[in-house]
Amino acid sequence: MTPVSKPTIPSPAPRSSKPEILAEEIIERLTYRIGKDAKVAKPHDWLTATILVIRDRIIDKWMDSTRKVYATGAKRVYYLSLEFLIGRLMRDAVSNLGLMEEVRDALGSLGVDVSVIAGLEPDAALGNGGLGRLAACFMESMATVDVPAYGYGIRYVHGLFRQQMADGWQVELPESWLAHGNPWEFERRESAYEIGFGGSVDVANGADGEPRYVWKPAERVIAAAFDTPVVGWRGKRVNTLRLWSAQPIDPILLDAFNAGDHIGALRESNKAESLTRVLYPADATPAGQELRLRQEFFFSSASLQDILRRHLQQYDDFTSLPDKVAIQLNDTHPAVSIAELMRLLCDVHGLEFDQAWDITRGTIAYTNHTLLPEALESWPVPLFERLLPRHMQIIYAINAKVLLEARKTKNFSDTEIRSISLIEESGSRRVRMGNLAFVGSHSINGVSALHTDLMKVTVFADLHKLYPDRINNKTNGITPRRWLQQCNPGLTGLIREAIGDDFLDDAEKLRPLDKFATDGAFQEKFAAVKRANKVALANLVASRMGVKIDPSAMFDIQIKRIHEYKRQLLNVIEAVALYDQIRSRPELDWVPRVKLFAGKAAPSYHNAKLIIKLINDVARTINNDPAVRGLLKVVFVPNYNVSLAEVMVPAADLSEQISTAGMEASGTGNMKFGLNGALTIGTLDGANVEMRDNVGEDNIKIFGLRADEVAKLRADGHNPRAIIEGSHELAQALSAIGSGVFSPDDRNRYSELIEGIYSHDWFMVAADFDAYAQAQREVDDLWNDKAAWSEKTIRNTARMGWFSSDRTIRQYAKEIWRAG
Ligand code: 4GP
Repeated sequence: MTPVSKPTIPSPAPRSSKPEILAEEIIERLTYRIGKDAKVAKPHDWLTATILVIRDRIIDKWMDSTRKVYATGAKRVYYLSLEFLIGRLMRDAVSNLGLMEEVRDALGSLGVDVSVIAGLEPDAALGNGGLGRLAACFMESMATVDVPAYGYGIRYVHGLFRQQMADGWQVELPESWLAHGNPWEFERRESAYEIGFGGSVDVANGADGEPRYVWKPAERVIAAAFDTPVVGWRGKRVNTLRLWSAQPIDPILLDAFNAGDHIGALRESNKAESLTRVLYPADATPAGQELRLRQEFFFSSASLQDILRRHLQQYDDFTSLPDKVAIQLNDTHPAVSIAELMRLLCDVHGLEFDQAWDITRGTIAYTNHTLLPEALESWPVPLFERLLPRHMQIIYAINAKVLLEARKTKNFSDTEIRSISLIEESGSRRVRMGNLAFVGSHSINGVSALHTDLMKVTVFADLHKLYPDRINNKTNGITPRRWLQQCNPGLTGLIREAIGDDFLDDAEKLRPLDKFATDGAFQEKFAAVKRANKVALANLVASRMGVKIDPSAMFDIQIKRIHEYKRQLLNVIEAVALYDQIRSRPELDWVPRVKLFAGKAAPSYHNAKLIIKLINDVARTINNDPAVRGLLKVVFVPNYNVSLAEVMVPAADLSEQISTAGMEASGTGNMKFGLNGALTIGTLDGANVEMRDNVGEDNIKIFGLRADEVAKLRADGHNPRAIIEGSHELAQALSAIGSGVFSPDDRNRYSELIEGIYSHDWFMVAADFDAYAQAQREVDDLWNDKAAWSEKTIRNTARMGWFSSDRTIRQYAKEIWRAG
């Protein structure tokens, strides 16, 4: 046969980004892709047409980025995360491509307001909170600092629930971000993999006489890939977020259907699809456990099959895997990847166990995001064995290897052995995923200096003793593109005027702004920007909730998931105490404050939901009491998500970062507020510690017990009752809440919650109350000194550059991945 020569396929011509060309293309997409006449097009049609035009400009760069990695043989980074809280994408993409003005002008020439259509984009809430938002910031920073990377996760049809208030209680409703299609994504039909569950394991003799194991799953589903491009700053590189969707192998059982069983015919299909239907709220109880484990295995296996396929396409074998591939496990959720990579290497590709183990550990690294023991996942052995029988065998084999090593080389005692074992033996037997992630990784990192130190002495103390060089710290960061440039254009403009554009490429170059901290004229402009942002938030609160708030009052904001350790309760108790004081001492010069809260509670977390109700009950009472004279308002803004944060963060005067010391791994909201010129009131917890070091002690209000003091108090026996009896303000506030002053319709609603503070006060609300209340009054004094306040807030913005996720990613790339 004569070889057929491949034709040379020309690349498309580069696209112009002149507004008139963009406008032409938008009309073209509207007409031919959406099928709408411009005269009758609705705002959502304009949005889709605009996204399609922007997307084309991204695609050129995307293909370039991909070609470059193949050509250079650069190492690829794979970020495996069950959560990607990416929010809206249009503004991010347009701004990173540097096309903001062009797109605005193009749409303007068509009579369309870009900010109106941008606000219609659904907020992709494929995550619960901090670790999911961190993954989104990391994706953007990896593209920005030119690390070839793929994010791998799940394409949940329903992301995190939509939160509504019904009489002050949280109600969860499904969020349907995909209901009207998603113009950002591309389905990749060629990248589909089979994922198995259950069944049995066959043993056969290999050619070398060694046993070969073959897993025969009882159930199988298809993982189908959907890709979303992620554009770095100035469009330098475009990486891929690949999300997996579960599909049935047989979409419909035709025999059953034809026999009249119309519902039964779709059973398999429904079962498969239910795998990726909902994001399972992380802090919930055992309900849905099996689904969650299935989700974790599903996306881990699909991602690993994809990674190995790509590797083999370019390289001869897997010995080069650790040099060419870095896999980062975002928390313990993808820890089953360690067993799955071992299975794929040994059972499918025929490697020896020991060699596969070296490759696995050389390739995988793990980030821990919480020390809360209940969040370090573990699975009942019977469940694991039933769902993943071959993986259970592999985990036993890994465990034997690790425990022998511990016993032989380090002389570990029985207690130490028990604590490092991958199997929890006390009570019902469970597979400890945190330990699996640790032993199967060459790097285990914490997310702030304090968290990393605590990891070494708490949850991973014994594993750290066994492998002392593995734990390292990578303090979190946030992308300054979304969290300064896009969410706060006013401040960005002001900074550019003052110090030029360098900070846009390197956030640490914000530092020269420090010189302006005491410049009266600059202070005024800085305050004017803040005021405008507060007006925008006040308008949002008025239109969404019908509540009026005064932009000249101090906006004191706590936004994050609702959790007892984050201590929204401490904040609202302080509001009650302040309310008492304002009423009993009306002659004093009280600083007008609006305390704003937002955040979702895990649906099964009773106390967190009760705290939301309490905030709303307190808000209703205080906001309607004429004796308060508008000096204090409390507002719970429903349905917290990335887009709402983008409005609230720039509008904050005071940022509440008040977790029980030792319990917040890092925090990233704290960084967003500081960067946008808010003063932080906080404990020495998580990254607050490093924020204090960066902004300086005088520019942050630290209060309360430190982590070591909390640990000591818990160990020595804490007597909250005595503390409460010694604090008049606290006692009064607790008694008001506990006795039903704020819940006349159900006087006992909060009695148990308050009783918890009296009896054990695990989260140190009573222990820290006086220090917190005093710190708040000091904040009031500072507020009254406008020049001092401005100086501190400007210094916050100037000195937060280190918390850019570009810095974090560079550290990961250099110290963990050895990539980029
Ligand atoms: C969060 C931590 O609670 C937070 O402190 C940290 O900033 C964030 O991860 C990113 O590292 N953890 C979670 C979780 O979101 O689900 O454990």
